[in-house]
Amino acid sequence: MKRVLVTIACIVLGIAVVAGVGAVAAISGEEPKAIVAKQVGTMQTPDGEKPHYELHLDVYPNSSAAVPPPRAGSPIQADLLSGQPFYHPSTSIQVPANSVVTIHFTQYDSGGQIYNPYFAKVHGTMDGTMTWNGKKVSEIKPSEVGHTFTVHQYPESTQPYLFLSVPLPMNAGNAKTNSDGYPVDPQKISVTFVTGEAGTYVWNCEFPCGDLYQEFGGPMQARGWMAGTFEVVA
Ligand SMILES: [Cu+2]
Repeated sequence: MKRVLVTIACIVLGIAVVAGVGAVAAISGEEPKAIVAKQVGTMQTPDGEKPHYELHLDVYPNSSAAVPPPRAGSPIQADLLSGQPFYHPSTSIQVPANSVVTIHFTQYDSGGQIYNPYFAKVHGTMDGTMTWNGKKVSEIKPSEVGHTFTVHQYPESTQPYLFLSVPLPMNAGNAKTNSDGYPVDPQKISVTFVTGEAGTYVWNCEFPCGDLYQEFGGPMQARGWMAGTFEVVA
């Protein structure tokens, strides 16, 4: 009898944890102002010359006097996510269709081991590589990942396939930092990829940088922090 009760208690507790994570995720709906890629010229691709756009994204380990936290959907969310890592200045991204897009990342956070080494590799860029601190690489050590920028397709057959995943290397735990606590020499990563027709996608970080549920809760599920929208517009 006691064993049955313990089993039931465990199941109830399990459901409560999942429901709690769900509730946190549900109040994370605040949509930040989109970053719109800017045209910088044209670029040659295997399908001919296309307009070339770029945008910049920074990743911070936490907010500070210099870098305010993302706007939270509620005071509870703001409290839960204070001190957590986030993409800046927005997680809503807009790029043009049928173009070459370069994203420049500046990564200020530390990191560690990623569960799935697939996400330590570069996927979906024009030549299969990324530029990391001036060098071309197609993967990084799975034990040295800070965050990833992974664009997924919504499960809809009405829009073109798009998959892009970029591993952002970590900074060493003892890296020299400035007065705001950020590394003075952060990781700089650039990727270039080609967009197709218009579509609406979502992206998130695949490095377990969050908390609550196997480090995949909290900021990992929060738009404005480690997840957002990726819109390809005509
Ligand atoms: Cu992350």
